[in-house]
Amino acid sequence: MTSRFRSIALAAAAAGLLAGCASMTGGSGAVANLVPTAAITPNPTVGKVTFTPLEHGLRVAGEVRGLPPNTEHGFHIHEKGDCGDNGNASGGHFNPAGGVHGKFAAPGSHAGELPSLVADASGVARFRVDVHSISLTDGAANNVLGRALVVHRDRDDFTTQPAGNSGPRIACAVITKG
Ligand SMILES: [Cu+2]
Ligand SMILES: [Zn+2]
Repeated sequence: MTSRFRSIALAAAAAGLLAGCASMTGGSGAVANLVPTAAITPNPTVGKVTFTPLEHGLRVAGEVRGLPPNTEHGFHIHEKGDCGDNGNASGGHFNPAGGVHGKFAAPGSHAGELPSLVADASGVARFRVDVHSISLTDGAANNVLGRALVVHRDRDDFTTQPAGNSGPRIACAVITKG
């Protein structure tokens, strides 16, 4: 192989690596690194959640740790990307379509509803769910970039308005490109 051919081959290999990297980490995706609020003490709640574009919607996957063992927790995307005031600055549930609070994927419910977190005996909740009501599309009403992901202390009753009576916000993250 001449050096000219070798450099072309190397460039092609590098381009392939970059492309592979972008699709695997979701260069077009987003991430939320959950940190504890001061709403409860002590509060070891942390987590990492990724948002990966699908043909329709996003795959939301990740892990939340530091929850009390064998408990259920309200888990939602909130309207404003501000975790101040113990997560209260994130406002209500993300609701671009004028819905009411309800179960994840129930017709007419908020776009920001997610399945509740269920902690195992070690206080860890792992999940992966395809959410059709949200996107990362520039200019789309259902774009969740720059909004907040919130974990609540209590379980969501899916009935009480406007947020399921799930109590204080114990972890929060702004959803950013990543
Ligand atoms: Cu919430
Ligand atoms: Zn809701």
